[in-house]
Amino acid sequence: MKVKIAPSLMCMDMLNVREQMKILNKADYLHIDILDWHYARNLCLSPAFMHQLKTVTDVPMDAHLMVDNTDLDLVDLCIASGAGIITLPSDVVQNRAFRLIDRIKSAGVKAGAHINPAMPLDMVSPYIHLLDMITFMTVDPGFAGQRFVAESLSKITLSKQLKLEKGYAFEIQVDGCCNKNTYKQLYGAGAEVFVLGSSGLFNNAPRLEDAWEIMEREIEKQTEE
Ligand code: S6P
Ligand code: MG
Repeated sequence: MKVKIAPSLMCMDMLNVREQMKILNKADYLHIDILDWHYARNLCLSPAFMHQLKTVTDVPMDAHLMVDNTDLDLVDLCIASGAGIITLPSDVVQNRAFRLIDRIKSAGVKAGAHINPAMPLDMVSPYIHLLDMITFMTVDPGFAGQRFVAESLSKITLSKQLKLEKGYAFEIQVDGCCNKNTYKQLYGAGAEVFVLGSSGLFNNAPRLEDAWEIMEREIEKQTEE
């Protein structure tokens, strides 16, 4: 595969977590959306869920924080719960980005930040050299099943250029409406990790093993040179 795969577990079948993990353990990352009803009007997964999930997976879990009070206590909780990556909301952490990134990295965890469709790449430029991952939202944060926001594509391209020019280490992840209609544009723009939710994975077929195969086939097809 030319891209890494990060299933968005808020879209999985919560009545069959253990069973579905047998398939989802093929992923490169597990995407864990953590919302607080304030940043966006939804509640999804949690550090407690990561803590339990850790007993059935070795795949790095990416704690995608969409929380108004993202501060050291939440970061510490995610670290203690086994997160492999912590993705900060770049708009929220402007007055404490360095403190949080330092804390994450000193725990041996990877530091990421997300950029919403209505925000510029410059949101993260002061600390871009410290990031292990940038997540470009291609939907407004908070909900599965939204429409694709193509306005994010130019920022992905810009970040890829910057990464190549300056030798930055961050991976370029895309979150939101990654599916057979968007893989080609996203890959062409420079995306390296696809977050796969309802439209790219879980709604592909009733059985997750079939849905996974369909997803892999589509990505192979759409990312051919
Ligand atoms: C949205 C969240 C995402 C969703 C993903 C769902 O706030 O951060 O991770 O889970 O977008 O995928 P889809 O295909 O339904 O957009
Ligand atoms: Mg997410």
